[in-house]
Amino acid sequence: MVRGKFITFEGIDGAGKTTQIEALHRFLLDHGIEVVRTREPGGTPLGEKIRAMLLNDEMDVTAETLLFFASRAQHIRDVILPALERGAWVLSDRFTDATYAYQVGAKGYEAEYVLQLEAIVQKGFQPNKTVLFDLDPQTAARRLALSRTADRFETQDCDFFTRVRKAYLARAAASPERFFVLDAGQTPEAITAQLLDEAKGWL
Ligand code: Z5A
Repeated sequence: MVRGKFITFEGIDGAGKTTQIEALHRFLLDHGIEVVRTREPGGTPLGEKIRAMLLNDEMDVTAETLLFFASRAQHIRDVILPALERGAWVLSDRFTDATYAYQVGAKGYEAEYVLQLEAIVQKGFQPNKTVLFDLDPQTAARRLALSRTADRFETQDCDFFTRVRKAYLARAAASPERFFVLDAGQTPEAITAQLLDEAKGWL
């Protein structure tokens, strides 16, 4: 029996997810809610090993997609479901929408295969809410250049991230009841205010 809520955060690299997850985390704690913060790929010891491979090793897109779902299967079983069952809220930096945006939308992997993997791994399990940080790739690239060294995904060009962004927006349009889309080009303070205003309705 699931009692908590599963909230996922999506967007192109550098859209500002990490900053805002911290704000929502504090807000939920202030409301007496237990919070589990996690991420994909990763979130478990096995998932973190898979993450290191995914972010650093060159690989075939089928191998890549299977590894994202392998990490996800372990993550759901060991972290997400146990937390939700005891009433905690789980905040995950990325989940399956990222596979549709990056592997399907940007790399052209077959959506039908991802649908099948999703059914096998998630068995109908979905986030309660997904916050999409929508940002143009040029602004995101400028932010990342200021902050750190790029990984394998972050070295992709602007066209790649334009496709990722388009795929995310299409998914948000297809499930408006689940997605909350934020204009991530605003100041961090303005984004936090809108996110927390929306989150009041989730309590
Ligand atoms: N991936 C995939 O392909 N398929 C999948 O199924 C899954 C993932 C699950 C994981 O990388 C990679 O895996 C990801 C997709 C792929 N691609 N990449 N790279 P990750 O976890 O290492 O990275 P990320 O998820 O993209 O997080 P990020 O790059 O750290 O981005 P962010 O969390 O959205 O941004 P941030 O760290 O909060 O902010 C970035 C910088 O901008 C930082 O210096 C901030 O201080 C600054 N910032 C933040 N907000 C603002 C505002 N509002 N104004 C100005 N500056 C700001």
